[in-house]
Amino acid sequence: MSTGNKGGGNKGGGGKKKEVKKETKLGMAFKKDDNFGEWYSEVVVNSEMIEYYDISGCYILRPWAMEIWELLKEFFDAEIKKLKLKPYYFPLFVTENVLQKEKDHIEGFAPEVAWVTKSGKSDLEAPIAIRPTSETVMYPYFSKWIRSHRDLPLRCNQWCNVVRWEFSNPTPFIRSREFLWQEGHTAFATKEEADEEVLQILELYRRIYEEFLAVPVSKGRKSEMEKFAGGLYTTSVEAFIPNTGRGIQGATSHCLGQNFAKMFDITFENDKGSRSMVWQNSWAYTTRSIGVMVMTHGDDKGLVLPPRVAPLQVIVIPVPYKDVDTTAIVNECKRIVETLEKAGIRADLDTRENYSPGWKYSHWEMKGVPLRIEIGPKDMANNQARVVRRDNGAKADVPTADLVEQVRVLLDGIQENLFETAKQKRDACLKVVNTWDEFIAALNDKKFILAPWCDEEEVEKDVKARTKGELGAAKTLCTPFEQPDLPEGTKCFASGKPAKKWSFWGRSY
Ligand code: 87F
Repeated sequence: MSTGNKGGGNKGGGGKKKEVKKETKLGMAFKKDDNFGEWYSEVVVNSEMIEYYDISGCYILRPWAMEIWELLKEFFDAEIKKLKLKPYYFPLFVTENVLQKEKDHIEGFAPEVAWVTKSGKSDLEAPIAIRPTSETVMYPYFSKWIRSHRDLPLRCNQWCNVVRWEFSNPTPFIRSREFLWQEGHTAFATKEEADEEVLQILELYRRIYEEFLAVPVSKGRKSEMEKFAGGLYTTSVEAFIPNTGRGIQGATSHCLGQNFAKMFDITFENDKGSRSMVWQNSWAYTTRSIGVMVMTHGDDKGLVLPPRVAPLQVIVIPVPYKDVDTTAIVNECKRIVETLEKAGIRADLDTRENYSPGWKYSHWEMKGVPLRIEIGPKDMANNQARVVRRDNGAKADVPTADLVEQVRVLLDGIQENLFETAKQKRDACLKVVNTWDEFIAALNDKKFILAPWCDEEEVEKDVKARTKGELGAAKTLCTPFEQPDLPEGTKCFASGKPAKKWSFWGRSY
């Protein structure tokens, strides 16, 4: 791990350009295409999103990450409010007894549950679990609160942390032992209402990824093997990371059916006067979404942020020349920032005197700020500003009078370009296969594989077994809702039996 840009820099100010550049270059030691894993760690640390912590799998989320999380939250909260979701907060802890109620489904997850066993030096009477998810925390109270059909639907959402003591290699945002998420838990009188909500929420997840994070995703349904075992069916949005050739689940929206209603006795008096079980959903997206965005757009200069989630959309940098009045330039920069802020654009200026303009350019490029505005004496004299895009490096001189208008156009253009570029790269990885040999070739070639499948669990198990190896086995990512034509007589790529559907396959995170 390189420590690169830890302050220091060119403390002496101007005149030492070469040394400054060398120092800045040290900031990114790894290239995205050469060593993706190290590159990723370096980007999240050097952009000041993440600080490593002395417990493996736990990370400090710094303002540069938390502000992105807040922007996503702002959008999502407003949208679920329209769907009549209410905010709740349930406790972090759950007793063994209640957690075990979910026995059948928790079995596979049990090794990941973290427990509190002591207070001070004395043992607790009984160990208490830290929530890995909140079904068992919430549903006893759903049972209490839901009495009649008038109590339905019950729609609750909480923003919180959860803990899953993972053992496979931890990665900031992508796989951490504690993470942040929202978890929605809802109960309805009918399956139709539950079904409808599953897709409404999935669409919000698609929008978070595509419209905010500029990451293309596929909406689809999980296989029986990959769905949440406690539920009826699971839908998800799936992204793909071309560099590693791995799929990554972006968010899930489950229809739980009536399994939990049975376990926790969540029933209501129906209009005929007898009792019916509720239909439930649960859904979540996590801080993993930020990691997917970093992996998708980042480059060899560091982070690249889509404007809609950038804590800062524009950074203004004064470029003073020797023997020229710096105050006038700084004042002009301040005026520009004020104007942009008034127009609702997130802007700031970097007036630090102990860093050269060149050092600042690299610093803000590392942090992925979408636009940089440079103001020097010439720009002042011509009433213009030099505007530089982070995504493609394009430069333009914009009349100060048109700045707000032009910045808006540029930010929209960057947002769109990032999405389109990411989509092109992902689509270039898409490979339709029909036979096992084609499948293996595509897998080794890091492709995002679409294959005709018989939809049998045994066959998916078999594919897993046959692809087991150092890089991990291949599995279904999802069966996309958007299905290409499946001509009659099409055979399953793995079993040769009649294919029932097209599914995405690949290695995954
Ligand atoms: C780890 C330990 C214990 C996932 C776990 O997806 C339990 C679990 O139940 C566990 N890992 N799950 C499934 C979570 C299902 C569901 N919960 C609400 C969601 C969305 C939010």
